[in-house]
Amino acid sequence: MEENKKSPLQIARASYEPKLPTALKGSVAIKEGEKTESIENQKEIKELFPITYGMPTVEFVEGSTKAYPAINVGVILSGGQAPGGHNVISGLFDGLKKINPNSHLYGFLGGPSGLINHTYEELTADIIASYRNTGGFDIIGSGRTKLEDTEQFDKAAEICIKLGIKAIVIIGGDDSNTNACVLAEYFAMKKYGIQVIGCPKTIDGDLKNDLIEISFGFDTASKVYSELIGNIQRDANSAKKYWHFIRLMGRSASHITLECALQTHPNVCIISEEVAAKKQRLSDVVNVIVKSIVTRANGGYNFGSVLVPEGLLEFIPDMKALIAELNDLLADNTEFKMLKADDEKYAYILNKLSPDNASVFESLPVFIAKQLTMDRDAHGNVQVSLIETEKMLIEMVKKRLNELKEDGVYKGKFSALSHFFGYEGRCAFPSNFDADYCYSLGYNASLLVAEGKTGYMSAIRNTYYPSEEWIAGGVPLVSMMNMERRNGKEVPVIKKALVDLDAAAFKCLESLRPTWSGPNDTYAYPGPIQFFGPSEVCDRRVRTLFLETEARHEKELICK
Ligand code: FBP
Repeated sequence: MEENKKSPLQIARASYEPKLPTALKGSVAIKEGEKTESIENQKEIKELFPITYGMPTVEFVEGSTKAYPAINVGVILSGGQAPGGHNVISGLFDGLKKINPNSHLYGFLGGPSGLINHTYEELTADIIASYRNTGGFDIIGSGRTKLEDTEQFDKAAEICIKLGIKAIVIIGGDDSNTNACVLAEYFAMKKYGIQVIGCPKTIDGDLKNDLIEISFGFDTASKVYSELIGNIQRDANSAKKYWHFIRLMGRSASHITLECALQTHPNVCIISEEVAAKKQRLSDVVNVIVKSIVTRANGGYNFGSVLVPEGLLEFIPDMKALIAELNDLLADNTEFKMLKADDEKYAYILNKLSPDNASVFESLPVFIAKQLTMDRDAHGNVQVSLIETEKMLIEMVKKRLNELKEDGVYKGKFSALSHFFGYEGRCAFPSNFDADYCYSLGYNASLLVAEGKTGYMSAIRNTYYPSEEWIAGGVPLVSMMNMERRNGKEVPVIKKALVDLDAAAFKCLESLRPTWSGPNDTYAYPGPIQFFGPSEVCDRRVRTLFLETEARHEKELICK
């Protein structure tokens, strides 16, 4: 990166020194916690992971000075970008150099495929320096190749042995950490002496559990989207003529939508997990939106905001059944891949689907039906970011409002605009929280490696509080596993954390939402992420983390 291409903010941010938990600042000792079990399907998971199953959690505490040998480590960025990835790598680099200045860090290029194809670069102090506290994954790139067969694992081992790599750090989401877990078990079984450590990355916020409080990137991305939503709401409140339908990334889980709603107070906020729990149909979702539009119109407000999670369609029971059948039908389907014309593809699917799913498929607007049959990702998932649910909802809402107009129930004006926020937030400059959290995750990973751990996720807890009070350690990856159906087969995967409808964040949304949906001025405008200024502004945590922490400490729920 040439100096003259850097913006003033880049230059200023480069000198930011991320904060570490007190326990990691000096020499450390490792303390073992409770032995773990997998979250579900214990019998099946134990059989599949006989070596790494049942390991204890570990925590770093202050210890006496130790001499570690030099260590070579390989690092991979895997899956979707998330703010802070570069700081995980900087923390890992600094940690390794502190352990022993003769340690080396190799970055595998373009995600897991770099490890298999042996494309890598040694990360030097100069390279690291130009990426500190920046967004993006461009230091080594990312990718979604799934590490799943032994041939790939052996190729990975081959390059590690050649470069004298003692450990691989995989920075990724639930699927990538599933890969990390499988790889750790395989390397241990083969006695290769190569450790594997995971780091919890994803803006989606769905890689969390009792011991992993938050995945990195969620804080920054949800603040970026909330800024944009706030700006749009202020525009709506000024012009008073548009309803804005805003779809938000997050794949399956609605954590981002929920967090953005708590930050911005939209008129309508749809949560997929709630839709599924209430067994709502598409028409019920449309009615929720229409109700707010009519009520606001009756009070003279012909504008508003609707937040829609990108994974919504997969949570509507009849759509879920259709998507599951489509996933099985399209897995490795060369016949379908050979078809060129859209009409042929449409007819092929219709002919193969079971009668119930065929009728749901036929009832969808053609553009949505087509989007549902597009290529799956490497893990067999529908690429929900490519499905324009917000546009479909606008069409359906319009139709319903016209019917209500004919019945004389609705007399307002409806003009709608659609937005999709996802890629805008994934490579933003990391907030102070993500800059510190990611650096700590990386630094902590270097210590897990030095202590000989494998099959662990780097874990930093107590994250709502100032970084000095953070607790650093590791959680066995296998303890997060359960069995799920993927590509038509039951496989072990890290359990995705969906929005818990009994937990504090959703309870708050539920209590606040009715006041937001009517003809009132209730919007909140969080504004942009701040890097310089008072700590209550710059180090502000997301609402979800605050509410979950309060709940953990059994405090009374205060929603505002
Ligand atoms: P990860 O789960 O890999 O972190 O990616 C999350 C995500 O940003 C989702 O929110 C989104 O649906 C998806 O990636 C988009 O994928 P792609 O980058 O391949 O378009």
